[in-house]
Amino acid sequence: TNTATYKRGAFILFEGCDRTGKSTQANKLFEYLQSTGHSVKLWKFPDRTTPIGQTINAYLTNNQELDDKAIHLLFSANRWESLPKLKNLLLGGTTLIVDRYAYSGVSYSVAKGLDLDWCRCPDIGLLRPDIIIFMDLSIEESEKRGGFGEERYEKKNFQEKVCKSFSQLKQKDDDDSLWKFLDAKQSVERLHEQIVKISLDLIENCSQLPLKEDLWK
Ligand code: 2DT
Ligand code: MG
Repeated sequence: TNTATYKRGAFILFEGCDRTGKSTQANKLFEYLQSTGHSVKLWKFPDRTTPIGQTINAYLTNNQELDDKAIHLLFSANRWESLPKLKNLLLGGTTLIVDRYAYSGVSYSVAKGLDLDWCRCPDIGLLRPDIIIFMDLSIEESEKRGGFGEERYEKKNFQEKVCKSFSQLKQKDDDDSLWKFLDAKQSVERLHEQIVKISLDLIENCSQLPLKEDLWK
């Protein structure tokens, strides 16, 4: 019998606190994969371009106040509204490099004092990433990187809470093997080399697997 020729793309997720190099590494990986002939797309959450994303943007830039639970649900809705597009891309063989996802969603809301299990509920059943590249960096180090910006969450004591929530969430995550912690203190180039290697292996290994629409199920 013929072996299947169908190949799906990989869902590569970058997570971590602010100023840890997620976007830098996501961009570099995107450029690398694109220049070596892969079909690849970069996607960032929150996606501020949609109507829901514009409300999220108004909230983050302190132009609008929203109840903690209401904004949590909007961040989740912002993922659900992009699900059909992301699915089509993966099924069509395009690898997705995603900058933040439901893990940020839960961690930032837990840092405000919301319950972790409550926070996970709205994202249950979304696409599960094939890997979470977690950019691990102490607050002291991230502060050295030119300081935090002006947006709502960009404050040292809040970032400390976010870091704690991320590790709480990782401990609770049943699929522990998904998480790849990288020491984000290393140079941009060294990190990039490791990320390229991990990603090429992953793209190869998950190309024959079905899509996983079972986040936190
Ligand atoms: P950026 O700085 O990466 O644009 O993120 N956030 C993000 C949440 O609180 N919940 C979510 O679901 C997501 C995806 C993290 C803007 C801020 O939004 C936070 C930082
Ligand atoms: Mg930011």
